[in-house]
Amino acid sequence: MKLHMFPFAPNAAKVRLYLAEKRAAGGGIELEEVLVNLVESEQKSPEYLRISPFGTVPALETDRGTILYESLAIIEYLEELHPEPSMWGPDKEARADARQLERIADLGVLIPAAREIHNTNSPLGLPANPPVAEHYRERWVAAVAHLEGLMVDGRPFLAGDYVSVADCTLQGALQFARFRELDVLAQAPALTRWNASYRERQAAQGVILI
Ligand SMILES: N[C@@H](CCC(=O)N[C@@H](CS)C(=O)NCC(=O)O)C(=O)O
Repeated sequence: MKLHMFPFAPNAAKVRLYLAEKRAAGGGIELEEVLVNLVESEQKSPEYLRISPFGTVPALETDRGTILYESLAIIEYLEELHPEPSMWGPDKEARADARQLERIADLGVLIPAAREIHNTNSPLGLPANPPVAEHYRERWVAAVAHLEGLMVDGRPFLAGDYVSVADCTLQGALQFARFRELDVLAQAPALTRWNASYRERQAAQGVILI
């Protein structure tokens, strides 16, 4: 299998963190990583567009030749190949909760924060649009406040006492925010503690670069 990725891209970081966590838990997944340099616009090359139709990372080429170009579909596919230990949680309720939190981390924080960045300080050189940036800022601020409210009970991970894909997704978002100097956790002391302790994990060390 081949994973096409760019380390600072949040959706690629999410999948790479998932892989690192899975390996650390003993569920090793073999694949080759292929760098697609977004800053050099390699994602828009005709060769790469044949792999990923929207010119985005991550993309996974499976051993059977299927190509997946949505980060969560990639993770779910890898979970089906390597179900143990589950990166969603130990039972149905836990897994549903972790999936819900992952959606909040992605739709509520990762995408709106990335939209704010691309409308203020885009690493892809997109034009600034302050009203659009403000719209997306309001969205991620609300989602961060919601997650902060959950974390105040002192839980070590977003879903409770076990690491899940939700942690990987939020970490991918936070690295991208740091990359473009957007402080997402300024009003979130419990999430700030979670972030510091998560980044101490062995799985995070090789993936989180900034
Ligand atoms: N929904 C997709 C989003 C993929 C995506 O937008 N990737 C960004 C980086 S995180 C990208 O490749 N952007 C480059 C571009 O749009 O030119 C997923 O979850 O994989």
